[in-house]
Amino acid sequence: QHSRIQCPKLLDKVMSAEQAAALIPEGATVGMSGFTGSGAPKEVPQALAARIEHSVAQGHPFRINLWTGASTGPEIDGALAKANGIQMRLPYQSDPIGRQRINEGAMDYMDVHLSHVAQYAWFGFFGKLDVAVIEVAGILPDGSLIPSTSVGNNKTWLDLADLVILEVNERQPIGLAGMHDVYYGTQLPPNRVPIQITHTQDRIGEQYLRCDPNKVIAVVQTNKPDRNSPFKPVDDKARRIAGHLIEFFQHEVKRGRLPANLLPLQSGVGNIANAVMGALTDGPFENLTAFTEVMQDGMLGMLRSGKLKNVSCTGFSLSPEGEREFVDNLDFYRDKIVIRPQEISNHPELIRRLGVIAMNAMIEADIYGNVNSTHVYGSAIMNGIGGSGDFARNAYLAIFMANASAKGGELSCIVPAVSHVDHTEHDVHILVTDEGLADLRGLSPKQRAKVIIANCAAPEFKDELQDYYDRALHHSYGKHTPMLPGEALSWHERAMRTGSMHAKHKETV
Ligand code: 0RQ
Repeated sequence: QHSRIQCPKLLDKVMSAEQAAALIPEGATVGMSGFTGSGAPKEVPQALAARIEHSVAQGHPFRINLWTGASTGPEIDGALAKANGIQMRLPYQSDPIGRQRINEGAMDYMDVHLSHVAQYAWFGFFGKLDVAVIEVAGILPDGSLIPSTSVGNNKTWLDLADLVILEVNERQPIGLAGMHDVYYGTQLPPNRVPIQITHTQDRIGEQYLRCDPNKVIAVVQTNKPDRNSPFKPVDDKARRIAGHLIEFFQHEVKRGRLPANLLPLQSGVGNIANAVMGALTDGPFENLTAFTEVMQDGMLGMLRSGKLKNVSCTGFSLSPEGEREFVDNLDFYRDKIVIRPQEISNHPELIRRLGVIAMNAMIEADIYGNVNSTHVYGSAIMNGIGGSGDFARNAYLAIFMANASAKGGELSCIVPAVSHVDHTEHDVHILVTDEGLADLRGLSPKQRAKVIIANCAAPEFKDELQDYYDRALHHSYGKHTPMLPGEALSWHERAMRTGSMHAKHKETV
């Protein structure tokens, strides 16, 4: 029954999730495992949420601070946010209840570049970490840990926390053992040395996570699945976005700016990113590689087809079918996938050296190429910046994608000014919508506005954008990046009042 727990000392620590959750001090800062739904603990957070709810009912509310790798599952973010049990959340979340708590002002959230998290924790920028709650696939006789379907910040949480709670998940295949590469060479400045990865599949670390058994206060068993959300079927718009991108890559190969097998691919979260990977499976490129943070179904399909040789990532985000495909064919996938800590999967040094092609989705872009990935109407958080900034700033090609319009054509995803900036004009090379692709490399702001409006804007917003730009050019204080500050955000203001960015709504309210 305990075959996954081979360390005798830790066998003595096996207990129920409720008993383990009771050991977490009120007000503690807790680092949990989990990256985009994979490898997050499933039992202890839920038991902790129940404990908080019970405590609230007794008139004694308390909260914890929650740090993770990235987004988790309903058992963590959903349950703890519902219990109103989170004081400060970092660095990324995508849970609907968590999002609601943040946007109603009931929960603090700090949106952090994913490559920064571990080092900021080591620098002491976030304060002290009290408890680590980490899902693992197994515990070896010496107490070292077989990581689960993500590594994320687990190494850092295990090293920094005073107390450790382990969740051993028997549902995760034991064959995961050997797929991970946990690098223990990151030093603090001024003692840092180069990270010796020059190819996506290089291994520079250890297969297992180190863990001091003396810090472990509880071991809990589970067999619950990861949050494996299904993807939307690929629609025409996503197919068109993928088509524009493939045509662009072919053009770049022809011009000698990309090798025939491209460069290592990074692909973000969401349906569009997944659809682009699907299109590459049927596309003309062979022997592709990936240096990415999340592996979605699309990349699994590319590995299966042989188009993709290998993937370096820090976690999975698979649909239920994707999970089944992975588990049933683990022997096929094992030597093609390496799972690293997120400080390595997202490391600027490596992204720059490898020349990664970064493809991330966005909420909106403006006519100068500034990109908003995180906020609706400048104030409501959607998910977070995640790794998109790590990749965009350092990529060989930084590509952002969206449908040209949202909410049934009422909102334009190309706007006079973004309502929040995540990626500045300096970090954005290519914008793609279902309408077309704008190549911004080497262009001045005014040249960029011209191609973005012409190639990317939805037809129903083109004239209004052009009208704004023409008037801005005429009346602007400066002629470098023409702007009418009083009008630039009026599109969002109108949409908040009327649900539409179209000017015709201006007079009717
Ligand atoms: O809302 O579901 O209520 O209709 O935004 O939009 O089109 O489903 O797109 O799932 O690909 O997500 C940027 C959020 C896109 C995501 C974002 C509304 C739209 C819908 C979602 P509804 P779609 P996706 C690697 C990289 C940042 C992190 C990142 C993201 C909802 O990709 O979080 O890149 N990225 N990480 O209706 C108002 C607009 C809108 C809009 C769309 N202009 N205004 N709402 N929507 N455009 C992974 C990690 O780092 C972990």
